[in-house]
Amino acid sequence: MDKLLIENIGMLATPIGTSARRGAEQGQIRILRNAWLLMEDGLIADLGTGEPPQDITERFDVEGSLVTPGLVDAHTHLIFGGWRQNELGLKLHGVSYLEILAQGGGILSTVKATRAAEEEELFEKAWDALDEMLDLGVTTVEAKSGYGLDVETELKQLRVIRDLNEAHPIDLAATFLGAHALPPEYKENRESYLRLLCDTVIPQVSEKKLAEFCDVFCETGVFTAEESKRILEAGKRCGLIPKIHADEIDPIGGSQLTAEVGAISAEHLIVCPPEGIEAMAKAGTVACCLPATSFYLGSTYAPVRDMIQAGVPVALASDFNPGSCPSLNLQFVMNLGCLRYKMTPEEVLTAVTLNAAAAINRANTIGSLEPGKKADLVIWDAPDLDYICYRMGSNLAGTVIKNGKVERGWLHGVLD
Ligand code: IZC
Ligand code: ZN
Repeated sequence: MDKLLIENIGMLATPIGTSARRGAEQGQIRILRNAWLLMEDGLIADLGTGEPPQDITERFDVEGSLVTPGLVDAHTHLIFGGWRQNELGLKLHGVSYLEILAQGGGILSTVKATRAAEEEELFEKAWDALDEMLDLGVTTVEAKSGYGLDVETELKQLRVIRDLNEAHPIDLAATFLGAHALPPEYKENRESYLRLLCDTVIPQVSEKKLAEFCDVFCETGVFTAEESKRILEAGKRCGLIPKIHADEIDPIGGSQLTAEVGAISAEHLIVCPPEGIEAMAKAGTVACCLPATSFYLGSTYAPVRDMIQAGVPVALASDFNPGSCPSLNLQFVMNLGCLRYKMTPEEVLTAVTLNAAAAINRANTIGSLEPGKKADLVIWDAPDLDYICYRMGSNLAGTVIKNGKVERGWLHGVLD
């Protein structure tokens, strides 16, 4: 039996439960002071306040630090070839994200680079990104395909996600996003690409068990709400759970689709209309909001207070991708959650742990510090929750534990 006790925790902060927290519940987290936590065989065995159990030999005094669940990044485009630093100059000259895409750049330039990249090259590049995420306190990551837009490259990206999940300490959840853009070779033939996705690629992805979720970029000049519905329904028939990029730039009906298709999450929602909020509340869809993308695009911010008010559970994620958010720093996202969405630190913590876990169908195993859940946690270089939402630009994740194993930080050396 592999037991490890963390003691002298100044503040243990965690949401509670095995499903998304919504409305007022999003901000109602459990706070324990002068606490301890016991891990056994990769799981949380017990936790409490006051005197810790005495019969454990491997024990660590964390000197009054804050401890939270490991962060969950529920929305990334982790697997891509190249970067898009050339777009910075265009942006500075006022060329918009959708204009760059319409000119064959943006997503389509990443598609070119990803098609050209060897599988091993994609693996190594994403490995480095995952290492950086782990440093920052992230212990589970959702990753999408969507830079292949052909059978071969979409499957290549998904195999890389599968292999990373097996080899890297971080756990990954795979999402098929073949409907990320219309590939140039189908420019005059939309219908054929939709058929390829629905009749060939989705069944193959499902048969090879390479993804759990199916996602669509529902946006002006990309896929309409009707097309998005068709693709998500095809995914559902093959057992893929629907997700949807909705209302990022234009509100063309994406968020309203969530109730119709039973989406587990809707992403972005920067310009989400009241009807979209209503649909998500009705369907129990998690609103996965991506404030670093608003920051990077210089756009407005999703109406998160209205969502919480309406009973929509809110998750926050990085949206790490080479175009609209070349950052994987979920701690920065937490800062923006408070400063731009006006969320409380308690609501933000739920958004990057339990609600993010719910957005990727894992709320029963991760996202909170409770007996029986995975021992994924962060011991912060911080005394309390307010501190990590208030400081900005430094990495405050001191020690990161994944599946009960110390992967990063000062305990690492002590244990080896
Ligand atoms: O590569 O631009 N919004 N997809 C939808 C993205 C951003 C990623 C990209
Ligand atoms: Zn995205």
